[in-house]
Amino acid sequence: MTGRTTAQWQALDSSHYLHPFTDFKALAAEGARVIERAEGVYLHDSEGRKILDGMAGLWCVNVGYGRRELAEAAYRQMQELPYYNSFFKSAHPPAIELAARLARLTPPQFSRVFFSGSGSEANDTIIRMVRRYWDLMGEPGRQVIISRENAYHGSTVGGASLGGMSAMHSQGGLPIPGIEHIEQPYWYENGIDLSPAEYGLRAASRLAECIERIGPQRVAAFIGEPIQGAGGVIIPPETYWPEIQRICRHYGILLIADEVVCGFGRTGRWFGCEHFGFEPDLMTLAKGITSGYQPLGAVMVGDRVAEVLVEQGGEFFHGYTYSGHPVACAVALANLDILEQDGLVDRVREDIGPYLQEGWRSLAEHPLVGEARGVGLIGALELVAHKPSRTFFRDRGRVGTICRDHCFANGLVMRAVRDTMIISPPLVISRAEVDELVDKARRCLDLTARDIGLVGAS
Ligand code: PXG
Repeated sequence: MTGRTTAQWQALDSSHYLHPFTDFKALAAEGARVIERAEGVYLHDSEGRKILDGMAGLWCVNVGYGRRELAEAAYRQMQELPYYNSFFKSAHPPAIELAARLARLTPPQFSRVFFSGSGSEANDTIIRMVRRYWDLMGEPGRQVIISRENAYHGSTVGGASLGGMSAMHSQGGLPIPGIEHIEQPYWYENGIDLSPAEYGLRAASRLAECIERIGPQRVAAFIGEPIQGAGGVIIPPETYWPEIQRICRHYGILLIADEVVCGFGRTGRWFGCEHFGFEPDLMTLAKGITSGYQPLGAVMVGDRVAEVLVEQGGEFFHGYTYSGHPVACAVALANLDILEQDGLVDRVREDIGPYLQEGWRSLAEHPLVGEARGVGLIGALELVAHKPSRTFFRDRGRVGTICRDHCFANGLVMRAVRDTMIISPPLVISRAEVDELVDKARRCLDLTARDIGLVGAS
């Protein structure tokens, strides 16, 4: 779908299209960047520019762009059965096959799945499901779900309430009742006086404090992203998740891993909980489940919960028109074929992940970078005003935006969250493309340092 000039696209866009998470008026003044096609790890815009996509779309295009197998799977399924629902005692082969495949791929406590159209919807399902579980267990007072500040769990009323972003809560009367937020495990900002291991335990202890404050008999579950993605690639110390799991088990509350970003290979394991060594009762999946080629979300329901819902629950009054959409499920199956047959998850763990991390960490020597951190194919750089004292810039977000704009202008998508620069490239990225990513990132850090007059930068 081409044939218009950039200016024509932009005029039509600003007249009619309300973009997500966007200041509409400001975008209309600037004009959107129009991406017309993509191949491998590269985007091509309407000006003919080729841009290395360091974010895999929005953390999702794990197998890279232009995979014919996925297009063909969608085409075949659309001809065979483009849509049918799974309500009213119906089912269809793609959803059944995908459910069984996910039960095989996920950790052993999972044998059942509930499908949705997105990660936000999946988290809304989880709110309903965990509250229902405790009703059925004869403890209807257990309604509260504990989450974390700066978490991202989606943008529906339920998902945004679980999330801990204050800007989102300030619009539309959020969060809904029964959601609490504790400190995020952000060692670089909050752990100054402690080692990472000590800080991980202290951050986890906030959960126990919160449970005690609310009353354990009122708490249903704790939810967290193994690594906070949209919040700025916050990677908890190794001590954090085992301690969170210990606290959840001590109080008998459910543990939910939101694997929307970490799932399907990002950390070098299939799921982030496997990287950090904990066993959730429920998992949220989306994004990498189809590599973004189709919208699909899912809730993996652990046996502890599933057995109660199935054996004692009766009808669960919940579902979506597109729960288990046949085309999305067929594409997910083809996507999982690629991940498995090409050994992409092992490749992240053993080859390209360590290679990227080595290059990425070399950026820590840059005068602007206070910390370079990462796992597998996810990474972050903290841009700071003063490295030894970990002093952030006063007007947080300004310098990150300058850097992000230089990246776009120089052919690299690297996101800024406040002044944290983040990457999450497709899992198929080659060594030469990693070199290009790191070189471009370094060049843009130099340009940013020059713009803000940082002494010692080139
Ligand atoms: N959980 C997590 C951990 C996510 O990252 C969702 C749930 C919601 O998924 P849907 O499919 O409803 O978007 C997400 C989505 C960003 C950004 O700015 C991140 C997401 C979405 C939009 C923007 O990094 N993640």
